Amino acid sequence: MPMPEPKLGSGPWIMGILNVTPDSFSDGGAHAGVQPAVDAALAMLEAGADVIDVGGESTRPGAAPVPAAEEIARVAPVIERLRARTTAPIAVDTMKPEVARAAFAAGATIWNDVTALAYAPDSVVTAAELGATVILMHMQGEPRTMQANPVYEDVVADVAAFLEERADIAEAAGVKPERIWVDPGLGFGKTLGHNLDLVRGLPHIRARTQRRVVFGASRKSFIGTLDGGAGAQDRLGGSLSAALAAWEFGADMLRVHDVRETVQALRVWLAIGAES
Ligand code: 8Y4
Repeated sequence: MPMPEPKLGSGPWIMGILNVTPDSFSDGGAHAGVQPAVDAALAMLEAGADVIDVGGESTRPGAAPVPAAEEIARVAPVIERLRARTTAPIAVDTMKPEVARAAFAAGATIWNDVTALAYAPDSVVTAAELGATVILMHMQGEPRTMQANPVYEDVVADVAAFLEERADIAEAAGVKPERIWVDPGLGFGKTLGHNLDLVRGLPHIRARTQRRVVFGASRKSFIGTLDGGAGAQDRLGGSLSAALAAWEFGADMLRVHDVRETVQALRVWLAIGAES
């Protein structure tokens, strides 16, 4: 599915985050969480989201791995019911090609992969076969240990080179060039300084890769670090600040938890910029 015009007009696409891990919507029972999750997604679309990102595996440091069948059981029913209620593009956040297949069968059209299609040997060919739009994200190391001691020669140049390489591999395997988006992966094997460099480096990443750029800082721990250790539920102001900065530095799509607040912040920002 081609991307529709962003609801913000000249602004970025907004991707609303929908976690369907058991701690998010389930109150027990195999299908208990499906309708509340769909309702949350519809509320995000109502609030101005352009895309919903459905994820069934936590990539938090120290999170236990989830078998593919379990991940499919979490995401596919939600995607199927959401597909019946909206024409908005639905992304699946997964590194497993079998989960991507099931999600696309249920109605997803975007594969958001934090491993940039490198987790499984058949990921790239699967993306091509599915006709997917792919979001290739940079991560250094693996979730369990990535924050221990991240080191780069030059974080912006290193991340841009990685994304260009992964994008070229996807394109060579048959993923349509305009369907390959890239993402610097804030917080995935990055120090506070690396994260800030990557926001400022968005123009370089865009120029180097010649791809659309997705950006996700919403509620991430570097925001807490910059604000005296604020917890994840207390990072809205910093998340909005990062979203506006990312837009200003050239991000095309923002992955956010707080859709309504992000849309409002951008509306004001875009209105102010419109006169210049
Ligand atoms: C509190 C809230 C603490 C959120 C940590 C987090 C990205 C992504 C994630 C991203 C793309 C997260 C799946 C991490 N981040 N996909 N996924 N870009 N494309 N952590 O930045 O939200 S999960």
